Amino acid sequence: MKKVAVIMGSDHDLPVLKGAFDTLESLGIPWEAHVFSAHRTPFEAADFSRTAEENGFGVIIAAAGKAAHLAGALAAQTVLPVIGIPVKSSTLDGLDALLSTVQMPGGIPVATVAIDGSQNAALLAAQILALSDSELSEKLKDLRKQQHEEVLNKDRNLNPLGSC
Ligand code: RP5
Repeated sequence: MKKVAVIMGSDHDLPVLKGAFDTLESLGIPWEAHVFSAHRTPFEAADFSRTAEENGFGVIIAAAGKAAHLAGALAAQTVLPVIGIPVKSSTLDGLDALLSTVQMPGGIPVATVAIDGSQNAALLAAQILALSDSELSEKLKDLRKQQHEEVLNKDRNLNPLGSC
């Protein structure tokens, strides 16, 4: 199976990515994490992205806060799908990172999830890989069934005597 790269702009972003790591692990998807800053280590970031496809990656997840241009900078160097996670790390509560990540000019897409939405970033990466991996696709379908059951149980538990 192809790997998922999880790139963060700073190690300060690491706690936000726990949801992504846990989700990738639970689905048995191989992943690799790196700290690359679009402004402090721009050459290393670009080089990683440029060679990601030949190095066995299928999707890149990029998490960054503030003027978050990391996802866009990585997307500029590859045709692999890039998923951006805007990180809440400033006085603007992540709105700055959300707009910086989501508002990519035409031609270089970044699929942007919610602020700090690392679980969904991992699930979206999994769904992309599942297009060519039926076993992974089944795991994702099972996960949906689980969520469905969980909500139905919560509904039932609200009315222990049964509804009218
Ligand atoms: C971004 O700026 C990082 O992604 C991080 O969220 C934020 C602050 O990073 P530091 O300057 O604290 O390392 O580049």
